Amino acid sequence: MNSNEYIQIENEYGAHNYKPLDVVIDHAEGVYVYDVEGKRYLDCLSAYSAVNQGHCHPKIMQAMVNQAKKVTLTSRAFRNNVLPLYYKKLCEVTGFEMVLPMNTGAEAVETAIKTARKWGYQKKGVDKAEIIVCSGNFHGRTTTIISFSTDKSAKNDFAPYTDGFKIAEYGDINSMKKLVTKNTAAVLIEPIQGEAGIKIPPEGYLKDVRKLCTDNNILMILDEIQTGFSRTGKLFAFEHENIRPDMVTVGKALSGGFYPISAVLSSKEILGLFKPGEHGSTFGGSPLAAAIAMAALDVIIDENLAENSKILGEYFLSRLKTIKNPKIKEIRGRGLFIAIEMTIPARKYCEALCKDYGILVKETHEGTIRIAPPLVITKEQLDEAFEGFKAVFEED
Ligand code: IF1
Repeated sequence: MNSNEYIQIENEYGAHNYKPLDVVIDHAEGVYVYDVEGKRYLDCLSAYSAVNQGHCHPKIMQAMVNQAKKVTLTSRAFRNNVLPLYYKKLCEVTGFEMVLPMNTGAEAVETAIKTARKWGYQKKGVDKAEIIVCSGNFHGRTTTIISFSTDKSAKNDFAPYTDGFKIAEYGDINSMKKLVTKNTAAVLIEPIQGEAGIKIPPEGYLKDVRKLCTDNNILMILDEIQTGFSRTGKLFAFEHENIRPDMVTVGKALSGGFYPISAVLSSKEILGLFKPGEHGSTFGGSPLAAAIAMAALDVIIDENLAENSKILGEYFLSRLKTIKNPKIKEIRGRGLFIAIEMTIPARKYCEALCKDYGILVKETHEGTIRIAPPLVITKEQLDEAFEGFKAVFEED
């Protein structure tokens, strides 16, 4: 079958909750994906930063196959000889004391919300737990999470919504200060907003949030599901401001794109509040997930992906900024987490990059193009990609 035939079947039988580009991918390796006609594309989305290690990384693949031949799922009713090693490695790599393993990013965020509420009642003594989030947030698609979304398309017609969330202006510490009450248990924010279009907050904002939380006995929770694991040029985006949050959510590249793996990372004092039977998941912490995640972490560290992201991100950003087009509003980024914001809808640029230059990018919120290639990309591959970006924007 050719691409069009696959597209027709997909449109016939699949819910239309996405508007994908018409690229039908057959296989992928490293920074490249190949469609069913054999055409090669440079992947500049990385499955929304889930394949920071590059597609089908052989080391992660090998770990998955080896574990799959032994045991994939024991349930948490019993123990296994992989999960403890994964816990230890994840804590050593990230500097946190304790892990609660889940599957999708949204499940990790839901778990973080439940953890913060439990801490609020049992440690802080709040009456009715409140969590402060930010405008432009994206933390997943569950009904509780979209309850505090400010994006109409993510929220409309999914009421009734979950109570207990207040919305501050992202990047504005004073708007957050005004929302603090004696019942505030936590602040939950992205260190850089991904879906909102790679919105980098003002320098010092994370430091201010950290101080506000410390001064008011509030948990600082950072959602690093998209920014984590070297995407922004550091292992975690929060390291750019030399702060430590009380809790982070991680996912996506934690598995290198092989399997849904997420987690909440925090201290023993906070995650130690959970008693048996108070939270869980069928697949969370499976030996297969644990084996994959350990290999995914090894690749991130051994291949020094943070350094590559930092150096090549700065290089590519500086080159992109030389592109002349009056419809470009701003080009911004941190590491290989870059956005080109247009004054008009960006879809046509994504389609031209794809069709004419074999570059896969995706627009967000209509006018912003996200550029997030796998962190194993080389300078030469970026230089080749640059020619495509330059041509598409300067021929506009
Ligand atoms: C979609 C983008 C959206 C996330 C952060 C939690 C989650 C995500 C910071 C939930 C997931 C994905 C979801 C996917 C598109 C993509 C995305 F920002 F990455 F581009 F939508 F905003 N926190 N982001 O970015 O993780 O449950 O998906 O594993 O839903 O369209 P998940």
